[in-house]
Amino acid sequence: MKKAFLLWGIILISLSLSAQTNTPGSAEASKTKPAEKKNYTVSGTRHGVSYFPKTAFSFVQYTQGDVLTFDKYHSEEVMISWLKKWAEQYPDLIDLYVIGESFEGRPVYQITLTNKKTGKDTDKPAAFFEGNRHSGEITSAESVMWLIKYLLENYGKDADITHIIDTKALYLKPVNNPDGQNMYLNTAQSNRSTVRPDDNDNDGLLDEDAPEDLDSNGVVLNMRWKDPLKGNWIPDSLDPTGRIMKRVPAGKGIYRVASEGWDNDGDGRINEDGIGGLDLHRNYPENWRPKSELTGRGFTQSGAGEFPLSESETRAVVLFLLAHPNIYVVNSMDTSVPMHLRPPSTSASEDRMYPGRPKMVQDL
Ligand SMILES: [Ca+2]
Ligand SMILES: [Ca+2]
Ligand SMILES: [Ca+2]
Ligand SMILES: [Ca+2]
Repeated sequence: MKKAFLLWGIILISLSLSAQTNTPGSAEASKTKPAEKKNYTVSGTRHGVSYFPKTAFSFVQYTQGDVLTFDKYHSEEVMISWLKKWAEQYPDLIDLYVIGESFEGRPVYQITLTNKKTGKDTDKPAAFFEGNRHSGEITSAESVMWLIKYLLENYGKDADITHIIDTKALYLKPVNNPDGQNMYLNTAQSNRSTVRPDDNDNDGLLDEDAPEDLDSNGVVLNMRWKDPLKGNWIPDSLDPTGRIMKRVPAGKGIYRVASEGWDNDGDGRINEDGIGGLDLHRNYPENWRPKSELTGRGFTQSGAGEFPLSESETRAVVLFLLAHPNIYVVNSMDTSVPMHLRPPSTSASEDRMYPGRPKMVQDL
């Protein structure tokens, strides 16, 4: 989801209005002191640009402090520093390891949290927590960090927490998608998940039309311009400021609206194919569907990848879960998407593209 859309779909900010707040993804979000490096580079070969102005958000902590607080977001670097610190501080409770590698080659860190003196983690019932699958889901990474901190600080103090850590195992991965998370926290760009080049609009060009932060405020907002012929938006009369818009049929409106940027490839669409486009959420095997109709059976799903588990980040999750049948609770992404027995998919099991199990006697 683009940052520009995170507040309200109908709030549209003209470029002439500069915004100032402290909420990431907000139409009012602000920036920013220039960071040391001028540009942030994204790996991969694409038809569009792979570098963007590097920005430093006031609501993100980019260097580790003495105390971990949750009044700011944290860069991945800071989170890793805390994981390493905890692993040193609590050697009897924590194993820290690299469980996978992202498209850009970043290590994906995970910890196992259990009292090692009461038995191996694999001999205990376990729960798995994963954050930041999608690039902008930075709150979920913070949630996992908060959970780790809470468990560690209350071990030996809180009877329930102590019992959990003594008798259960917890596998915790704050950032599943470090490439997307880093791009989100260091540039005005945002995407669904990985940065692997992907042809969102099926025109044969990869990532050829990413948004531009035209007013250099560090955030890609929405822009509007008058077009009496094709306009499909009008100011909402309920908003005295004239900034909230509502959609009307094409040609009946005053304005047209798009996210901030140019039509880089001249196809008449603005920002239709930015960095990446694959969706780790849709890359799981259950009810996986191809992006384009290749099967003759219908059912497609954009962003699903070339094949199920084509992405290293997704593969690392599934291989770990398969290798750890002691896991009976999974909390992934930023929701309670059920991955127990059925991984996430955009459609119901009944709609799967392949036949389900044959009818059993008890079904008749
Ligand atoms: Ca394209
Ligand atoms: Ca793309
Ligand atoms: Ca901007
Ligand atoms: Ca375009």
